[in-house]
Amino acid sequence: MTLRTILIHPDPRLKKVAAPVAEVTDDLRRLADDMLETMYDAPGIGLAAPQLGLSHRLIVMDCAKKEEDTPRPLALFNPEVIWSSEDRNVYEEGCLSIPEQYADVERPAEVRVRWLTPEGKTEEEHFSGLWATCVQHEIDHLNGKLFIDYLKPLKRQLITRKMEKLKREMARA
Ligand code: K2U
Ligand code: ZN
Repeated sequence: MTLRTILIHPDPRLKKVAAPVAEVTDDLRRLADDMLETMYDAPGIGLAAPQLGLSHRLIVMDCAKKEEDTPRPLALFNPEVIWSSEDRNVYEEGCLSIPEQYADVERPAEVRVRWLTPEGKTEEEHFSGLWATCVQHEIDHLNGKLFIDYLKPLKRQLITRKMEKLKREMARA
């Protein structure tokens, strides 16, 4: 398994709509493993292939809180929300591609998601709580959408300017 580099916003590859996975190959299964390893190392609770600059509809998640729950690593190919609740939740979101920036984002509190598993089986599951927030955040990445796109323009510009400064400093380092 290999740790991959996570792209930092702004980056055109984070704005692209990712291509559907035609079939789950060994290479894509290996990529999912690398994504899980990269996610745990970050640390994070979700990661989408476009964040590694790869335009595949593939996300990984493990929102199990270390202390109380047993880890539940999930790899979802071609995930799609097939139902979302009227009720909405606000969560202070962050993003591994927008480090150290957090803001409140409102989303449906519960969603039903259908996806293709690494074994090529179609699964459906009802997510609520942090899992629901995370899966919607990750599916947004597959559609080139970042959590800052839900913020007011001024706030979004502030965060983008900070990231541009961070990238200039990283380039100099
Ligand atoms: O896509 C990503 O950048 C991974 C995010 C996923 C996420 C963001 C907001 C809310 C839920 C999931 C990273 O996991 S950000 C780090 C983090 C860790 C724990 C809770 C919230 C955010
Ligand atoms: Zn993110």
